[in-house]
Amino acid sequence: AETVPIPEPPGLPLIGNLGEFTSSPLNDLMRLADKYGEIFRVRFGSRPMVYVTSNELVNEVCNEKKFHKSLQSAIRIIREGVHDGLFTAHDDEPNWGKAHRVLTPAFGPLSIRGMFDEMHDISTQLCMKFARHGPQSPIHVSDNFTRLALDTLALCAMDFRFNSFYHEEMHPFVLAMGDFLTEAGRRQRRPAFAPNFLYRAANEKFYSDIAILRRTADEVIVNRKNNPSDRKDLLNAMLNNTDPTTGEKLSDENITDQLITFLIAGHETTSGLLSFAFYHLLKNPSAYQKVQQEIDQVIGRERIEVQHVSKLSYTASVLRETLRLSSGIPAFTVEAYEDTFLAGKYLVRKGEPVTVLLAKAHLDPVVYGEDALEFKPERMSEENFERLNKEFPNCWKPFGNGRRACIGRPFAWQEALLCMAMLFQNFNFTLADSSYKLTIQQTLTIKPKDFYIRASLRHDMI
Ligand code: MNH
Repeated sequence: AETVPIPEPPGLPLIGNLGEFTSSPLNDLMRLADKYGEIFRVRFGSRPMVYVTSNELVNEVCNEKKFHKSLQSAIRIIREGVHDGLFTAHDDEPNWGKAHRVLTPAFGPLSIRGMFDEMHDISTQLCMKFARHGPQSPIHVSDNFTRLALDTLALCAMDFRFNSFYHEEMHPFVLAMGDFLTEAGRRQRRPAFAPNFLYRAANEKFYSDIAILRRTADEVIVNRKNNPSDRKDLLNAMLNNTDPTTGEKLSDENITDQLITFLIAGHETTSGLLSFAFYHLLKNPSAYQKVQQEIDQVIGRERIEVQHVSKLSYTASVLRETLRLSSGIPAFTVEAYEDTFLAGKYLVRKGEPVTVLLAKAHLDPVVYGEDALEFKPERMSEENFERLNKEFPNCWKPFGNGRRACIGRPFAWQEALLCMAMLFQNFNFTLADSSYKLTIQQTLTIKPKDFYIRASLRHDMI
């Protein structure tokens, strides 16, 4: 077979293709994908990165016999803060397997159902706030959903209340985490040759933010040790359960890594999902109507209970379609165990990072047709979803791949459905600015930027 070189934009010495990148790297990559097609290579200074953008190639790199998770992305930088925590560990690091085995049951369906009441508590706080805002006041969507997701995670995982709905300023931990993640993105694109002294202030801030994160998490652990409880939460699972394979428990340091990891991995993503769901629903009135009808029909004016959640099938399709069009984590990175030809012709070297550009692959017309850009929850009905995944394996990957896929998916799913249900049960929503045009705010994840809505109560709050 003939090998075909992987297309590359022309670069410059030292900086490579850094000139292609602005403050919206996702837009830049989408533009490069439009120009170069299903595969291209970019050089961040001297560091190469291959991007794949079609279902055919994504499917190949999702083969776990040939490819595995790579840390040569922003993850490499986040690792400075949370070491070999689940999200940032190499596959073959012992702590990955250990934590994966200890935590998998703790994220199982029974555990997640057990977290329903605490999720309900935080969703109620959100509804109370929307109600008190009154129907005229514009609500900043992603800000509120970020507060929701953070508080839900901290409460369910470790019995900690950030009380984000009761403070204007976010908790110092949260500010440190936001700055840490933003800086991680910047460092990822920093050219390797750049002298460190240029970045002295940024570096000091980076490490002091990490110190704040670790100190806060340590306090939570010490507090639990001094005040043991029989809560069935993630913190107790980590403190008490032994790994069946090694017979060992997780170290305190590793538990700190995991607690911060959950907060990092679990709050922006879930917040992005809810924010984009609102964006798409408010731009698609018929889908909006169907969500409201389903929630009225399944729950009516009762208090929402855990058994309602699995009955919200249209709302679930809305979430799946939202994750297709607006994947909160717009890309993930793998590398090959051996030199490999993609599509039988593009050579990627052993260890060379290959990024799945979900934001493009999720629009592949071969899978999703000519209306791939449109928001159509019906194509994500349970039936259609199953059929699509059979016909086009790995066509929908917002939660990543294989053994390194998201462990928090059931948690996020229950939280998002519950929150959607409570909001639609209680409120009518409109765009604060009917001419709103979507722009993307990107840190590690993406969110709709400057997106505001209004919420008016449909009746007394339930
Ligand atoms: Mn989550 C891994 C997306 C919610 C905790 N998550 C991943 C990956 C994606 C992802 C993609 C794989 C990244 C990679 O390959 O490098 N996660 C999401 C999305 C949502 C989400 C779209 C919400 C919507 N994630 C959550 C929540 C938690 C969480 C909530 C925690 C409670 N995620 C993780 C952890 C990992 C992960 C931990 C790493 C798992 C592993 O590698 O073992």
